Amino acid sequence: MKFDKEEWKKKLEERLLEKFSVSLKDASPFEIYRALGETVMSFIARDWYETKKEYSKTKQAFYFSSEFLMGRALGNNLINLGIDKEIQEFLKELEIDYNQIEDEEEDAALGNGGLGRLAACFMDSLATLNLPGQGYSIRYRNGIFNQYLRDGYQVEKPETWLKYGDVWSVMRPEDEVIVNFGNTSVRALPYDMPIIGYGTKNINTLRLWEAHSIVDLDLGVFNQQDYLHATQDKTLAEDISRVLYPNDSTDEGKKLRLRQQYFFVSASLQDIMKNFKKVHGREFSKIPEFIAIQLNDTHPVIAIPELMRILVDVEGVLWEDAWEIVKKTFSYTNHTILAEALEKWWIGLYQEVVPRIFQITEGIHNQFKNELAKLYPNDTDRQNRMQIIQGNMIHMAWLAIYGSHKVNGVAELHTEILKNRELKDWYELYPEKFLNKTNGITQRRWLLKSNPQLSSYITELIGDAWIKNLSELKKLEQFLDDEKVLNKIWDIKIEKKKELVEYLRETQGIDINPKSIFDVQVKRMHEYKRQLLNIFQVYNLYQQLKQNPNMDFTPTTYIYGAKAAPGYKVAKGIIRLINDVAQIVNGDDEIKDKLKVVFIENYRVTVAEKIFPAADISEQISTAGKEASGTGNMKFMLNGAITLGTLDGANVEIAKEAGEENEYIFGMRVEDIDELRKKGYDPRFPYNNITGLKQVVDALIDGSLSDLGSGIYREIHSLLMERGDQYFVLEDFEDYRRKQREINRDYKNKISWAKKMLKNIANAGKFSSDRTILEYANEIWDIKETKIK
Ligand code: Z2T
Repeated sequence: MKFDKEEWKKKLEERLLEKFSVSLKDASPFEIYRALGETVMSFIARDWYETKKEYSKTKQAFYFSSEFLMGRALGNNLINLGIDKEIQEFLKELEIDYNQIEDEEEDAALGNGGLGRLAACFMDSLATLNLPGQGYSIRYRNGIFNQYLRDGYQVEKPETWLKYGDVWSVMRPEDEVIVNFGNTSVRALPYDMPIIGYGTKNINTLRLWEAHSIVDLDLGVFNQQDYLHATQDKTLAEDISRVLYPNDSTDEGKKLRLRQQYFFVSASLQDIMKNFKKVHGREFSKIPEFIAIQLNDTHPVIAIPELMRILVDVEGVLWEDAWEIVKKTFSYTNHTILAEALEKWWIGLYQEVVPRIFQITEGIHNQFKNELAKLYPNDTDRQNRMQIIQGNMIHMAWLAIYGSHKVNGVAELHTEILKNRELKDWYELYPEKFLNKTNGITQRRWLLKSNPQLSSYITELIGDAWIKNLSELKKLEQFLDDEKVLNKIWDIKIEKKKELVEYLRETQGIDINPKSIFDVQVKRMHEYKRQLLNIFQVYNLYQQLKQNPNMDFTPTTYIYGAKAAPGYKVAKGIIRLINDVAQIVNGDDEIKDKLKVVFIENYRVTVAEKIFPAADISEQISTAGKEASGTGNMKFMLNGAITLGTLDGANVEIAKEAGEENEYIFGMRVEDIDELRKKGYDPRFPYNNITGLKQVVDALIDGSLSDLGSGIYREIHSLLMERGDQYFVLEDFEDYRRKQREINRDYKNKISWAKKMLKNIANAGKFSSDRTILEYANEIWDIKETKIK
């Protein structure tokens, strides 16, 4: 794209004058941010329009997801348009600090963690690859809560990204639809966000629905009698898009959550059907030729009975014909096997909130029940296990598999576990439906944007084709023995570490040594992710350093960042524990320059962009079999951090790509866990036999550490020692500590360390979401590149 500096400057000045009545010279950072955003929006307007027009003629994929964790848009949009450097330069000439402008933007944090961020990376890849794909979700007024620490405990405050409106959304009143619930109806008002691909003219769309009351329409006219009641209705309707549920990997069976799901799914399907009919009229059998819908986990699975309702009730299609259309249209991605996450709805709630959808779901259930009776006449156990409605609960995953033509897991190991264990019955019935789609991340945000120094250097070495084709990075292997290159990537890492140090000094007032090893675990707080194992090792290390001050040791900084679901007591207790240990370690003058523990407050996309480039060690230490994939692991790898991990999720593939000798792999594997479970696991065995472990576990209850009277440390202690240590924290402790020691030794050899870094970067190609999206496009959706002129 050609950049005309004078023209941009003129446009920006005009906007500032029109909108804020201010000159460029006197404008505040917020005003400049807004004006710049609006200028970008007008700059892409025509291409956006052309793209929509072009896509309407072809098969499109629709990504239904209750979460899109987008983060900031300005920097990413400027980079993808190829005008970032130019804008920065021209602001500099005006003595305006670009970083300050960027910092005016709030994260669009409409997601919890991996699942929502994956959806965001997919949007970037779809647009970059010129694929006709659109996202659908809810325009939550409050995204994931902001986290603060008080006495080392997490406190939640509402997130308010829409406080001053949003420059990246366009309201589309002409596309408003009505969503009918059992006893009320609400208006669904769409807002479109442009998704700007890298180095292409195509502009894709993310459509977010906002809930409004129908009484808004003529409040005070037909409701004159009951004005207060009418305003109450308004609040009830608007509640639907008020707030994102802050649970990562646990099911929340609440009425409002069901209303949210039906709200966005029904609005999206009505929208899709309206557009389909505009082009194809009533040829509904053609729906699967033009529409593919991906269900991002079970949260939007109510789309299956809803499309049945639209086809049968509204359009008069025969049930049997409608069912064939539905199956060919939907596909479903599973993101977890944790039992507490598997979504089930009480039929009473369904009946109350969406009565017609309940009837249709029962119809689907009965149809499948009959099929099962014919398929397995002598296996009533199996028939019962596979019922969609069981004991008054609707099993959403079963409904998803039955109503889809493809079902995928998100990493090789995860998909194998689905096929051989969790979904074994289903795989035996429908082997042709199952396939793997290993997750990926967009290199535009997670390298090009977040690590410009490493990006430029890579481009200097192998050219810039990696930005669109990440497997190009393989070419870096020719420099594995080139000390100049190895020194340079080490130096860049130090530079990124210094930037993070500066950020943490400014925001949290902590002082960190950039020469120390940065060992980082950032992700949602959950028992299965085992932040507890990490902090136990740190506490043990502290005790060793106290006992043996002359021990050979490379200074290390342990960095954590994690939000806990507000109702998840144990997770909150672990946050307190990390901060408790941090206070002790960081406050100990004897330890000072050796060991430091940092808990980063309010971990989010924008902070993640500073953390991944600065990490030496990527902690991926979940209990084997529990982490479906992980995607943070990929962002670390791409930025030259070495994985310290179990053979779980995508770690398996990371180790395979880079070579296991270039990672630190430890702990029990899935098979080892099976075996130990069979044999009978007794956590008292490692507790009594592993040097130092008893002291660490006992510190929870012997007064060495303090939960300030909440009782949560005793609870954690009991989970480990009396309730079987479900996640094998104690069992894996020794092997984990051994790897930590190895790392501490290996880091001293700069050249061999940098070689490992380069090996990881060079082999990160597989983990681009471009690769993932092309697989979805070719093997599930059957959509084709559709470039606008
Ligand atoms: C989530 O982030 C993930 C799974 C969920 O299951 C829910 C949420 Cl909010 C219902 C994560 C997985 O834990 C992670 O392993 C995976 O990489 C990510 O989804 C994307 O697939």
